Amino acid sequence: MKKVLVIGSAGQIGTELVLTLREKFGNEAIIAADIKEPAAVILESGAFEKLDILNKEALLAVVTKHKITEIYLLAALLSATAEANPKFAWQLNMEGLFNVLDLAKDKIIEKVFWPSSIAVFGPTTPKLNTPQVTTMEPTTVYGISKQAGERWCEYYHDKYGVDVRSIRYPGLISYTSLPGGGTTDYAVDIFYSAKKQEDFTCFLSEETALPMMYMEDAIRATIDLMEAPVENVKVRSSYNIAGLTFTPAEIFEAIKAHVPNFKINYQPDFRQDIANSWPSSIDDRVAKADWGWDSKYDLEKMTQVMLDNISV
Ligand code: NAD
Ligand code: AKB
Repeated sequence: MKKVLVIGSAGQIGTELVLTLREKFGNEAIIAADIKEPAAVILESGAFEKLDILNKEALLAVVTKHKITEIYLLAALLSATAEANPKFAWQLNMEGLFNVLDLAKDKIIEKVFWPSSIAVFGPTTPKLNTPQVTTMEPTTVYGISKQAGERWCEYYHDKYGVDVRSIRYPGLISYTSLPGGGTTDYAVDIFYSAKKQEDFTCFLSEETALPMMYMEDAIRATIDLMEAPVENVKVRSSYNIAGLTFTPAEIFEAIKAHVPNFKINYQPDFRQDIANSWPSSIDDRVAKADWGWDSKYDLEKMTQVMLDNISV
């Protein structure tokens, strides 16, 4: 019987992933876990375990208690937060992954989802339509941890037969839960300022184009990849997927079409250097060919949904 553990269920992705998985597979099949308390809707719709992913014994106890068959590991420090605490970011992002991969290696669980990021790419990577396989010289501790994580996922698959699946998410945009310390967070924050009728100060410059995606597309991609027949999953490091690309100036214009008095000013900070090292757009033809991935949201559709659903 399928029994899924989502670690990092109080975060931006975890909140929506748990709710969608519970809708699809039933509330009893999906156990939420996090080091902190998740949203009430998660607590009310199914089981929750307070868990530190760095505590291997506690992880095994939760997996054994619930007879877990699959783990989605979302606990990590993101790009901006990781730069403030590089050693801890490395420890959390890598040890957390090993703790979960080892459960699969020991055949205690059957399948693992672990997210990578466009942060695996660096300044020497082709910036436009970044290919699936290309030069990767990340310059952030977050990107280094994701790149190393990808190599370890592929290694565990090739050497130990671990069924680990992964996606390089772009910046994700959603209204259910706030983002947790990334460089793409401005693209969520801007909607809250617009709804509050406040001027928005952007920490990236107006022409900084980055790959982004609406959360519903990302969640669908994640579950589709995890449910794909094993023979279709040919990449065991991590798949490129693409949604949309826009600059702060472009998302501002898209919002201004609905909120005419909205104003923006630009004060780039340390996150500008991180953004400058990342691609602007992603080539996702391999994911499309292997497991049928396609995005559904463009900038206009996403802007409408965000403005309709954010409550301030
Ligand atoms: P988030 O910061 O919103 O959520 C992470 C969650 O992990 C938090 O709820 C936090 O409490 C929990 N956590 C932290 N330390 C923990 C520990 N020791 N034990 C258990 N839980 C712990 O992050 P997110 O945006 O939901 O990202 C989830 C994953 O997706 C991360 O690996 C991130 O790198 C990746 N990702 C996210 C994006 C994005 O735009 N959101 C893009 C690319 C990749
Ligand atoms: C971040 O900005 O750190 C994340 C990511 C793209 O990995 N949103």
